[in-house]
Amino acid sequence: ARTVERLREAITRDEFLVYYQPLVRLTDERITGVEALIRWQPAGEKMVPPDRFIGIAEDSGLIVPIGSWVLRESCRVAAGWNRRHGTVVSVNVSPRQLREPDFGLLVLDVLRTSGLPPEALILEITEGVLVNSGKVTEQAISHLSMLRSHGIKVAIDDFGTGYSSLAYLRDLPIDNLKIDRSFMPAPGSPDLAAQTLVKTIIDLAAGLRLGTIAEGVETAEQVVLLRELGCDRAQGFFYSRPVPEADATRLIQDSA
Ligand code: G
Ligand code: G
Ligand code: MN
Ligand code: NA
Repeated sequence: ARTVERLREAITRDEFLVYYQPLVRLTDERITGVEALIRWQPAGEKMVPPDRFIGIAEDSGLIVPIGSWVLRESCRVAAGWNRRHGTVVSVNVSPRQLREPDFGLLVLDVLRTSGLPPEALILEITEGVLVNSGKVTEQAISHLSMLRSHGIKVAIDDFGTGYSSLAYLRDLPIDNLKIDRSFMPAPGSPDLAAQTLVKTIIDLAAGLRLGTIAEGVETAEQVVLLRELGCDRAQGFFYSRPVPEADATRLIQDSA
């Protein structure tokens, strides 16, 4: 309960920040996008990582105003990067946000206000958002279908860690799969099982005309493998940790 109160105050005190982690195109290793990742910086305290408060924000419903803020802030910042370098931005959206009747209108308003083109926004959702206990969640599907008709892209985050049936992938309103970092082959070992899993996900995505983004890429060997397998983009400590806006601006400029 204490954390909920402090989170509520954090919104009015403007204590949230967005960090950005580069998404690198594997054919030429240029930065073509960034993922927006929230941070909480309470005055005079250490920065709080999202896994310490996102769950609490979801349970209390505070993820709705917090998520709207992240979307508005990251689209505002990314609009500048997009004008100069064509950069796209990927924003995490929690299931609770997609249950709001106004979510679709909010996204369209943020795009209009920021000037970011719809094609430059990727919404990251988890498998559970679209399919829950085998049932398709209509509200989420209807928001995402509407937004995709405007050109916005949708990515399944942490792909492969959920329980949704593969059959759904064909019909759901999605554009990209983000391969969960638990599938990256362990550094310094052949790890044939992990290689097989990664190849299978990439082949599945190609067959369904979906893009692929590998998460948690930490070594040059993983990059070589992902490129050989035809993965589109990669994200991870090998390229960069999530960094503040000013550092992201420098990374994007240097990569252009
Ligand atoms: O940045 P970091 O790796 O610590 O993020 C940890 C987790 O928090 C990730 O799984 C990410 O999806 C989630 N997360 C980060 N920022 C946001 C956000 O703005 N909204 C939501 N819903 N989740 C976020
Ligand atoms: O859950 P989601 O994938 O949206 O969030 C990404 C999280 O993974 C962030 O908190 C980020 O700090 C973390 N992360 C990003 N790159 C790497 C990486 O290469 N290795 C590890 N272990 N974690 C990473
Ligand atoms: Mn994500
Ligand atoms: Na992820």
